[in-house]
Formats: sequence, C-alpha cells, structure tokens
Amino acid sequence: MFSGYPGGMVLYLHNQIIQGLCERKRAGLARAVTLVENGSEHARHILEEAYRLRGHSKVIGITGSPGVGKSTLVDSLIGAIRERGDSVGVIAVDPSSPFTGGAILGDRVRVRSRTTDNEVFFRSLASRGYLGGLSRHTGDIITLFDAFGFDYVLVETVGTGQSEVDIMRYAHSVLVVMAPGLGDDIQAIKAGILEIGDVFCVNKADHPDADRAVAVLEAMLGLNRQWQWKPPVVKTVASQGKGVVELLGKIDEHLEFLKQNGLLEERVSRSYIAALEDNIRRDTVDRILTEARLDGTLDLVLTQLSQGKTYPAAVAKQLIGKYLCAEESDNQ
Ligand SMILES: Nc1nc2c(ncn2[C@@H]2O[C@H](COP(=O)(O)OP(=O)(O)O)[C@@H](O)[C@H]2O)c(=O)[nH]1
Ligand SMILES: [Mg+2]
Repeated sequence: MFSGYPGGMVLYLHNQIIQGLCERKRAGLARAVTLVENGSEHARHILEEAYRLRGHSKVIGITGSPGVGKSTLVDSLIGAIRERGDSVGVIAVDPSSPFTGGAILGDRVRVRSRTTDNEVFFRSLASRGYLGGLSRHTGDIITLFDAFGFDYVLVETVGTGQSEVDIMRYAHSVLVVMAPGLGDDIQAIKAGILEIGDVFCVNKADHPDADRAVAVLEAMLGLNRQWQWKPPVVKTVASQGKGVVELLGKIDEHLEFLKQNGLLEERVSRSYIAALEDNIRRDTVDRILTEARLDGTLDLVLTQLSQGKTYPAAVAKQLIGKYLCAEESDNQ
C-alpha cells in the first residue's frame, strides 16, 4: 500500500490510519486491516497503537461444521446486538473451499452495514499462510476491531481443522454451533469441540430431529463433571431469528461468570499466548520455509529426505542455522 512513498509520507499515512481508528472512522479500520492482513511491515506501528486502545470488546468465537448455519446465526446475532444499541464487528475466517455458504450472507451483511448502519462492520479474511493454513494475522485483526471500540467482536470460523480451532483461543467466549441430522454429535467428539465450547447452539431447530440432538449433546456434556461452568445448550432457528436473543443472553451470562470468578484474565492471557505463538511462527517457521522454497533448498532437502539420505530433525536444524541464525548475526 505504501511502497514508493517517502518516509515522512508513510508516517503521515500511519497517523491518518491511527487517527481514523481513534475517531471510529470505518475507512481507517478497513485500511488498517488490509495492511495487517497483507503482512506489511508498516502495520507494526499501527498495531502498537491499537494495542494501547484495545480492551473494551467482548470477543465471541463462533465455530461449527460447514452448513450448520453459523453465518445465518451471525446475521441474526447482529440484529439482536443492534437492537440493544450495542455495536458489533464481524470477522469471518473463510477457508478457500468453494463450498462455504457464508460468502453470500457476508455480502448481504456488508451491503446492509455500509448503507444504513455505522455500528456494524464486516470483514472476511482469506485463507493465507505458507502451507495453506489460516491467516496468522487473525489475532492482530481482532486487536484492531477491539481498538475501534466495538462492544462485540464476532469471529466465525469453520471448526473442521486444528488451525480453525486454534483461532478460538483469541475468544473470551466460544459458541459451538451444531445442526440436527448432520451426524454432528459424532463429529464434535472427534474435533474435541466439546472441550472448547462455552455455549452450545443446536441450530435448525425447525428440523424434527432437533430435540434428539439437544438430548444427545446434553448427555455428552453431562458426562464431564469437572465443569466450573456447565455449558448451556440453546435451540435456535437462525433463519427466522428464533432463540437468538436467548442465545445472546447465555453468551453474556458466560462472560459475566468469567468476570465474577476472576476467570476473564485467564482467557485474556490465553489470547496473549496465542498471539505470541502466531507471531513467533510467522517470524520463524513461515520465514524459514518461504526462504528455503525460494532459493531451491526446500526441493533439495525434500529429495534427500525421500532418498533416505537425511532425516527431518537434522534438516530442521540445518535450515534454522542457515536462515535464522544467519539473520540474527546480520542484525548485530
Ligand atoms: N431450516 C433452516 N435452515 C437454516 C437455518 N439456519 C441456516 N439455515 C440454512 O442453512 C444453510 C447454511 O447456512 P450458513 O449460515 O451459510 O451456514 P455456515 O456454513 O455454518 O455459515 C443456508 O442455506 C441457510 O439458509 C435454520 O435455522 N433452519
Ligand atoms: Mg459461514
């Protein structure tokens, strides 16, 4: 975005963006997100400032298998949040899969929010990262949204892979969405999603199997007797907005429980650890693999590995020595 600008001009533009964040100008937020998402070096100053401004938002992670109705639910949650007069930012982390249904709805929300409502902001993040993983910038983007001062930040991800589940570490409260008739009860155990959910939602409650799904889920949750907070199960029909106010109420109850019991700090510190981990990975793992790929070393070692001439631990040490340590001594 800033390539070709002289230094003083870059600083001026940074300040413009930061001022935009402070003054709650949506264009400022949009530009800041783009810089961060593109991994721009210039983003660092903006993030530094954003870190000082953050701390107001309730960050809600929303996860569940594709098609259960997460995006539809997000849309009706936005309605419920706005009805109370609160503001909301939505971050949808879309996998590159063409099968996601969320994109269309995302457009709908975006159009509506642009034209009529200044207190709603929607941003869809593309899949990025060296090995096709999810954006490692999601944590930073949540910080930008928080710095902007939204009352709620909703983060939607498809809960089918580890990196999607990892994003939930940034959330204060995690909503797991399921739908009857999709075999979701079994999938849930597989993905370890029962452990990460603070509130559960059985959506598509207009489906005849809904009550059975609720019973199965409640029975599974009942097996774990160590809950300090027993996650509630709420039935919704997102497409008709049914049960959504109650669902928002349960999310708020959970956040209140965390506060009352001094547990919110734990969640916040979990998000710091996630942020450190993501940043360290981005600055080491991603960089090493990218550089090794660019200069042909990766191809070479892959061949050696396939021929049994070396083994991964040895290659890893070699690559760390070549790219990371060399760079550190360059900087001294
Ligand atoms: N019958 C019914 N369909 C729903 C409900 N909620 C969402 N849907 C539909 O389910 C499909 C997938 O919804 P979407 O929100 O894109 O799911 P996501 O992939 O989890 O984000 C869409 O066709 C929605 O219209 C509901 O409560 N009942
Ligand atoms: Mg979706």
